[in-house]
Amino acid sequence: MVELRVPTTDPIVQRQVEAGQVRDDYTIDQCWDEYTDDEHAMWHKLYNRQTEMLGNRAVKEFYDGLDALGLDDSQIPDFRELNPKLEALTGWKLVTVPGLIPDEPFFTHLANRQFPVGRFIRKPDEIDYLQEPDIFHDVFGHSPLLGLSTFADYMAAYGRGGLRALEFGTLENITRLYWYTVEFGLIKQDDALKIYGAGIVSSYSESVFSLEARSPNRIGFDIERIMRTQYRYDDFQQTYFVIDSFEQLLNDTVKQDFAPLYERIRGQDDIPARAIIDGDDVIQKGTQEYADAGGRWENAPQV
Ligand code: HBI
Ligand code: FE
Repeated sequence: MVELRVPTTDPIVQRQVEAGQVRDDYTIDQCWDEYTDDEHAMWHKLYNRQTEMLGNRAVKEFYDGLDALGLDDSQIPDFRELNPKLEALTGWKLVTVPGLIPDEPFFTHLANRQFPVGRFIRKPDEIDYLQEPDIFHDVFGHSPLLGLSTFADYMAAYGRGGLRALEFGTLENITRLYWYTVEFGLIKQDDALKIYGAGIVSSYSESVFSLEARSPNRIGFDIERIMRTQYRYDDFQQTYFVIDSFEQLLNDTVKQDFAPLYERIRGQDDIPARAIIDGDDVIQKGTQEYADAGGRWENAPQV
């Protein structure tokens, strides 16, 4: 029986785990017909709350993706309906997993244009803090941009890079790249900063903090710099990295061979999450007052 990093609260996941129905690639069935009215109501609430808070803070292509995939507040998406639309756009599809899965199968799924998503949806008392990604974070946060060809190509290349990182022993470095782009990335669009990272776009409070608070640094994208930079797992980021375009993200990563990059950073020190170093393209130097206030959102300066 597969061991879950965090015990699941979802009875349909639990049933498949206990029945030994988790496949070798860690996928399970979504069993969409077994979602309860309460679970659909939670999706409805999260979807409306988040889109209202987000306003036009997300990159245009995010909203295009929501529309292209037919995502709305009505109910938890049925992957049997969503996947044909996503596959037609970029060849990607969502696969259901019981929770966080080991890195090797995770990277393998990405390299095969399959995005692993949780089946469970958060409970009312978890609405703003989750130990691991639920279906709202994974589908609302990640799937819209998987319908955009440049980003979809980047994610597949990332998966291949992740598998190579496991050979090189540079997992931490490649995880940082995921963190500062896929989860918490910002992008310049029409002379403004916009959100594209799934961790921000699906977060009620960080969607404001990342763009408008004085506290965090905002620094131009640099893959080597990012791979050396520590990140916050448990609170808002202290630094956000900003790309000029999805083409830049794709070109600055897949076009280069990671091997010499890994060699260069192997001997270098990690960079603290709050630091600004020589050579940074500093868009905005943060005050770090949020982190210094102990990282409590209610203490944070409201922009
Ligand atoms: N598993 N289901 C799931 N979802 C993730 O986002 C995920 C994972 N396993 C590993 C992982 N992410 C991280 O190591 C990435 O940063 C690579
Ligand atoms: Fe995520």
